[in-house]
Amino acid sequence: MEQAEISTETSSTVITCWAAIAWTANAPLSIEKVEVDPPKPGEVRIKIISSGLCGTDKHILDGKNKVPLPAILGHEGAGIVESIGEGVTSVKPGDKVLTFPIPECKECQFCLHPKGNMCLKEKVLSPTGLMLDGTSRFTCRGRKIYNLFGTSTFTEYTVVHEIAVGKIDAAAPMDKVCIMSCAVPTGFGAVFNTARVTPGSTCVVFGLGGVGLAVVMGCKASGASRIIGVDINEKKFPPARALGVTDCLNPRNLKKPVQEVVKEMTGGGVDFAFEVIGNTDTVVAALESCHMSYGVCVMVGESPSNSRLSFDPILLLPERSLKGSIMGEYKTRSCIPKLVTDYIQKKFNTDPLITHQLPFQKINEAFELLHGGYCIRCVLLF
Ligand code: PAD
Ligand code: ZN
Repeated sequence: MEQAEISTETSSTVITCWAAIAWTANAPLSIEKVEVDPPKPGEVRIKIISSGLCGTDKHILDGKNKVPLPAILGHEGAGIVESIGEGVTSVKPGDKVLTFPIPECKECQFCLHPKGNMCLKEKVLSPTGLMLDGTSRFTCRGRKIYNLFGTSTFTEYTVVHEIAVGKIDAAAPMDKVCIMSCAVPTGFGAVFNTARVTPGSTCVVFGLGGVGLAVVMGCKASGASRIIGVDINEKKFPPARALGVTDCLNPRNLKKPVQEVVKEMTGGGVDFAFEVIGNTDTVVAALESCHMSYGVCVMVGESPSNSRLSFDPILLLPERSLKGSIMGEYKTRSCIPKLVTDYIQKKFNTDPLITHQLPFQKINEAFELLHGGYCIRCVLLF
């Protein structure tokens, strides 16, 4: 594949490069030449070096979660700043950065609040596929292409708002740190910020993909005494055990509902349950797995668009709680670059979450790997 066409004076020019276009759901991505516009004021154009494939990208491609198409998907990216738009001060060309699906403007009432991370400028909950000014930076075959959550990382070059870009340590290994832009903080933060798992506690994790196993790592680091892992793909069990899962359950091999088995195993229910699949039935099963009085269930998975949760309200009345967690409640730009520095300083090791690396051109193969294999995270290298 030829190199992207790029002149040395790039900041005001269009770059023509390769990107993976999702023209429709339920079809392979198409690798095509796209034109990437220069960054407008407050925007940053980034040369992507690596990108993870997240369950959220898979849900969108499978048609379960709706976003405007045709689009360039991908939101778990690591790259190098190529050029900056007017007024950008926090990064400069040559900086290593991560892209974040949740921005942090550091000005809105949500960003200024000590808790939570839902910046008023986020686009995840009702994605428009456009930049904040209502336009797109991508064109393919004369047609405007939407972005994903203001990021789009399945492309050699992307344009992201400065408020969704985090400058990271110059020593960061760029083939590894892309998972710090979504899977790792989502999993760690669900444990440390949302659930606040306590030493000696019991936990159950529904879904042992890249995010679920980051949850497992967080539970282990918090000193949980028992971590039950639930998945229908038993190929996930050996890596899950290696990262701290003490008991593995495949709901399809049980004679009774998995939540009943979890309750029996833990004398009435776990202290903390995590749903990391994206399915309303398993959210309810996770909630029912919690201890009646002080059990906390954290919903991390993104259930299909327009689906509805339905459960007997008596489940919540006796003091169980159900909480949601996006990007682990981390204020992205303020907190995640510090996680990268901790990783570089070997305070934790998330490399086992990356089981596969493929060249970007093999992106469809990478999606196949996520369907039912032993792949945890496949990282695309550009
Ligand atoms: P993944 O596809 O790597 O892992 C999902 C796992 O769930 C796989 O191991 C499946 O085998 C397993 N699974 C599927 N169906 C069932 C079932 N019925 N019962 C038991 N196990 C099942 O995805 P991921 O780890 O990248 O993402 C997991 C979810 O988290 C997904 O819904 C994604 O959209 C969501 C997510 N949320 C955030 C957030 O900020 N809240 C961030 C990133 C991903
Ligand atoms: Zn904000």
